[in-house]
Amino acid sequence: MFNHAILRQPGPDFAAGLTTAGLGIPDYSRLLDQHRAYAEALASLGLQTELLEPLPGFPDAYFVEDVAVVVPELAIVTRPGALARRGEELPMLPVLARHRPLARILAPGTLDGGDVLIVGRTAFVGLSSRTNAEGAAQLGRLLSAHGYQARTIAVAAGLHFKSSVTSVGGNTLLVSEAFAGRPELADFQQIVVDAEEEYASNTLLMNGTILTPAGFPQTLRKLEGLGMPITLLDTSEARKMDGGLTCMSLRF
Ligand code: CIR
Repeated sequence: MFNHAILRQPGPDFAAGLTTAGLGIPDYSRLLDQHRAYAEALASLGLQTELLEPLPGFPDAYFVEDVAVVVPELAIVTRPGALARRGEELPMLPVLARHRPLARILAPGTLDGGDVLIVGRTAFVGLSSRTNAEGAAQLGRLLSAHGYQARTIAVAAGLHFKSSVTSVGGNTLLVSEAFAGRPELADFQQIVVDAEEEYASNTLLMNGTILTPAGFPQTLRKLEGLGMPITLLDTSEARKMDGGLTCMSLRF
């Protein structure tokens, strides 16, 4: 059961954030509406939501997932891989210190939380343009001290590992075609997302309900087969900034 979610309000400078999407100019008021609906969806699932103020000068700071990895035993504050995002993690230190003992990823390690997927006691750590081997090794040591088994996996497609692979309960992963059949994921059942719906791979199972982006009918049909309640959320504006559902909160 997840009890708590930390979110950060997107700031008016958000369109200056990093993006490769090429999906056009994002709209601030739509983003705020979508962000509010996302926060309300988490609250309706029993999470107490903590909404932080925008961070001026850090237009991607509402993608809070990237600056920490939180497990029941501790919170690990990351060292973000993109230079433009380095510094976003600092204001998260006092916030998380109220909830967990803290640890940090240290230079020369880099790690974005979007590259970390924890399923039971397995922690997948994507090696990506944001997360380097040193950052993954530091995270692995911190988590293995608490009984997790860390497994690295190369992120050859998409921004972060969780852009392409998420957990939809039990032993089942939702995976993009690029990750389907990867030997590192062989212990898991896989629901494969069609290539044209790749964005929907970033889906979030929260307290027994599946939150998934609106507009991906084939993936929705596949998820319906799991027999869990599903909430569709419009993420069009975050998508224009390469962000998705998991990116916009820290849940624990
Ligand atoms: C970035 O490029 O860092 C942001 N524009 C998007 C981050 C998305 N975060 C995530 O997938 N965890």
